[in-house]
Amino acid sequence: ISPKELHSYTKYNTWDTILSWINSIASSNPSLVSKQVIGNTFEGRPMTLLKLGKSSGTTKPSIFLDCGIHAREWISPAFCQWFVKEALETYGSDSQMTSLLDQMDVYVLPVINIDGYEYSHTTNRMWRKTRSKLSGSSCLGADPNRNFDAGWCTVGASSNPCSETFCGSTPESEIEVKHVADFIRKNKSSIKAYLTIHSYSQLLLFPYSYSYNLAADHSELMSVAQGASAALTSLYGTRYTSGPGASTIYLAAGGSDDWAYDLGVKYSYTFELRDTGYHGFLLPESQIKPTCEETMLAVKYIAAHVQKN
Ligand code: ING
Ligand code: ZN
Repeated sequence: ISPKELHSYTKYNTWDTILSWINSIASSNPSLVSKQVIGNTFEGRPMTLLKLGKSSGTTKPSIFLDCGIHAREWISPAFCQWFVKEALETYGSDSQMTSLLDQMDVYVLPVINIDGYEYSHTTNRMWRKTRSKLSGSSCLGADPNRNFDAGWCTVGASSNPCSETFCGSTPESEIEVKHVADFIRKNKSSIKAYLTIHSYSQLLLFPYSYSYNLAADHSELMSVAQGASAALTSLYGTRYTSGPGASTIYLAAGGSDDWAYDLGVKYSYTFELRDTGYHGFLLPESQIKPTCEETMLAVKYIAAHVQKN
């Protein structure tokens, strides 16, 4: 009998290890953490959401943070785990984190695309998509970041099920996307910010990606992004570029940040973490700690802005 792998914040944990960690962190911090399953993945894994925040009688304004929408971007789930650790360790000593969790809740979904993440650990390290099966095709999965209902499948996405950017058979055809979208729709009056973590390229993106049109809140989104990037850079000098997705990387429809923004979540950002391509998706574990530490500064910068607005 092989013992279960131990969880580590400086390793790329498997899904089983992350799920045990979710359960133990929630049961060890009942005054600050609660968990809920928002649905099951295509292959039946529980999409477990952590809610961080001091409980109050009423509904608090909140921030939604998700990781692991793309399977191979392993630094992303590592960041969500780091964020939870930092929040719990610094609540009560760090004044910003304390006031954030006193006044707001932060929903953290450590891995959206759990089936793909597991497949990238067991079978194909470079897998990106979900693992759904479509009748009539031998290719599995759709790109969850092309499957949201935002200019769906109009640009920068493919209707070929074998493509890496297959948009799916319909908007929200991927059950993981549907569960996330349903949760955000249900809680949209409280959710003030939507943050989604990808890798790689060192970018802080905001709407739109499905069009070159500037968002109504472009100036504010840009200045917050630039402040957040500057905070990130201040730690180790890691350079970030900020801007709308379409003009900063490429036109791509069906992304989660564009969808959340059009739903009414003003502060909607996509992070593309380290690096710029030397290791790419295969970022060494030795870079988990510095990457997460610098990213915390950017996320906290955005959170502080959201909190006061
Ligand atoms: N990049 C994102 C992708 O899904 C993106 C870029 C962001 C597209 C926001 C659309 C909307 O292609 C990675 N690395 O996945
Ligand atoms: Zn991605």
